[in-house]
Amino acid sequence: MQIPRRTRGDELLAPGQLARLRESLRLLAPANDLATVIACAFDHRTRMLPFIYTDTRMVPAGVRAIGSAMADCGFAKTRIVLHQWNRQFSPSRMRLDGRVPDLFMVSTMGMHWPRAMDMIRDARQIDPANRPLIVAGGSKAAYEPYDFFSADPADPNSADVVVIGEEFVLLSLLEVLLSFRLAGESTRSAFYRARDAGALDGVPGLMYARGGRDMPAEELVFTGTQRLLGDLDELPHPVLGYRLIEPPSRRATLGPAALDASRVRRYSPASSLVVTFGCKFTCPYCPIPDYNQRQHRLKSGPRIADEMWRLHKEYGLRYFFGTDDNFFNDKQRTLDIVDALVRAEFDGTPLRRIVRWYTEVTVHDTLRMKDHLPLIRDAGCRALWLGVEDMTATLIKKGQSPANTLEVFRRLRDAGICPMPMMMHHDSQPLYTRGSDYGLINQVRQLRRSGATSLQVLMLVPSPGSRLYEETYTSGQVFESVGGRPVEPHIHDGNYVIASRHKQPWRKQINLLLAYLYFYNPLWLVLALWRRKTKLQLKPAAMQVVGILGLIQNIRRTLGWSIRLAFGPIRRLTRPPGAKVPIRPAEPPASP
Ligand code: B12
Ligand code: SF4
Repeated sequence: MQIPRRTRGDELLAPGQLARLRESLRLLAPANDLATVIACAFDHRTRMLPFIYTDTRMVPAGVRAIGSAMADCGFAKTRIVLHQWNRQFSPSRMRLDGRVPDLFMVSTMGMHWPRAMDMIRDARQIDPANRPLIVAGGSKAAYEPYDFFSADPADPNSADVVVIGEEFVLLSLLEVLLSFRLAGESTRSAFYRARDAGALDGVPGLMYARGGRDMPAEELVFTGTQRLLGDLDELPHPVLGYRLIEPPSRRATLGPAALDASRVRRYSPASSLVVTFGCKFTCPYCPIPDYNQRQHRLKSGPRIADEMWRLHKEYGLRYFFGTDDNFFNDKQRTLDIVDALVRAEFDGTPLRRIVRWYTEVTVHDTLRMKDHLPLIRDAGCRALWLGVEDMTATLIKKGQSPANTLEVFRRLRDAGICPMPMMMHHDSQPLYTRGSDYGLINQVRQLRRSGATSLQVLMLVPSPGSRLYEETYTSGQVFESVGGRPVEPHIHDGNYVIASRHKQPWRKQINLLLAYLYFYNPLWLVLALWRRKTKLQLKPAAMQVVGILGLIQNIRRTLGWSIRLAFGPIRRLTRPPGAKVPIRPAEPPASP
């Protein structure tokens, strides 16, 4: 669903509101000895370029943020389980501190959602008297919360409640539950009493079902769009979340203790870090501006420096990936952060000597920052991912042209920052064109010549929550099945052609592989090794190695799909999949 925008001026929480909620939960925590398990769903079939390393070697920020919030409010009996590392984890067998947890939370992206539902189904094997309250969240929940509820009597497995939002929404829900909970009562029972009393309706950002507790959902209640946290310095410190991670294992159960601090770096050498949220552009295929209700939210420079330093001190982490939508979105605010990182010093050591960071930006804004790139490198930045999409701006215009894209790439390379282009292949773009910049290979070649260190080429797929989503379906572009194989969520990652008007969509699929093959191959690896005495040093060669290994996976996983696209019948959808149960807005809470 496209996230409804709150009334203008009412998009953000009042300053200090999250901090006050944290305080109030800390007072409730001692009387409520909660045990919580937060699981991150992951489908291993999605492992390929361009995400092959970061997908499993960087603990996702979402589950860490939720874990940090729980620990910060005094609920230290919390464990984070990553499907990435614990494939056999079975919620029906989990025990924390010798007991079935009070809360079982599941976080998922859209493409891993069936794995999340498997976990929910499994957790519901626990007998109702002991069963934890099941809470779902994450980006799938942000855009398609209704998918966590079932109306099917043969499979009535649903989450109890879905959080369509961030820390504040979850903590507000907890505050309501704990103030309802009687001595010795389970959180699940308190939840249902609070629901029936209408006490959840005053917490914007929730979806829950009406009807019997273990029955199929009859109707869903949406409590409205969340208010967003404006000042991200109010967030709990990310250092807390890393203390809660389940060590990798092949067990179905949980281990006796969380991953030791000294081993975090070994399994997760890169650390994602929330720095800013929001982007001023409004690309029709992207849900990010609506999610952020057109707000640009950020942490202060000193806070970011402190987070990097403490994560380094406690866990030895040095490589940080900003989860920014567009880090250069606002020039002055960016420069304030960069300045603080350049100046930050801890225990007599300049932070910039220790940490290296990377993030996402747009070509347009990088051009505006071109004179500051050496300073940005000084602050520790070593690579920037740029949404180039199609250099000629045929697909989408956000200030890019071949001339300015290439200038940005050269400037970055000269400053010693690796330019990492993210391209989007589309129906009207040929593989190669003679005498123009339009072809996919033509553009890849130009980008490589200008210093591109890695390559991401994805096919446009419908993104839930975006303005273009509905139309992509109603115009008949989206496939339902190809050669008898249904289009499952895990192939919605842009690596598979699943929406196209092209007469021969298999060509699009092959084009993606050819573009990668053109960029990642032994010849370029040798050249990158030969030219290692540039400011980018060995990074292009290292990326070639990762790229070549990743490409083997792409070929293995998507070649069969090309064959289906070439020979199999293609069935198309004419409507987007939506809620199977009616949704109604919550009643406004009665005034006291
Ligand atoms: C970093 C990132 C990645 C990294 C992830 C690496 C890692 N291991 O962490 C990489 C580069 C690998 C990646 C890959 C992809 N990504 Co990505 N990525 C992001 C990005 C930029 C930041 C995610 C993040 O860490 N955010 C910060 C955390 C704190 O926010 P959060 O995860 O939303 O969590 C908050 C809330 O959602 C909530 N929450 C989260 N979980 C839970 C659980 C519970 C129980 C509760 C109560 C609350 C809750 O609380 C959290 C704190 O506020 C987001 C965009 C964005 N700005 O969020 C896209 C995003 C998550 N990616 C997206 C997509 C689609 C992809 C890809 C499919 C590529 C593509 N086609 O674009 C691949 C999938 C690869 C794979 N195999 O999984 C989409 C997901 C859309 C969806 N419907 O699920 C997003 C939202 C971007 C977008 N809007 O298009 N991505
Ligand atoms: S520039 Fe990137 S983040 Fe911003 S709206 Fe476009 S695709 Fe989304």
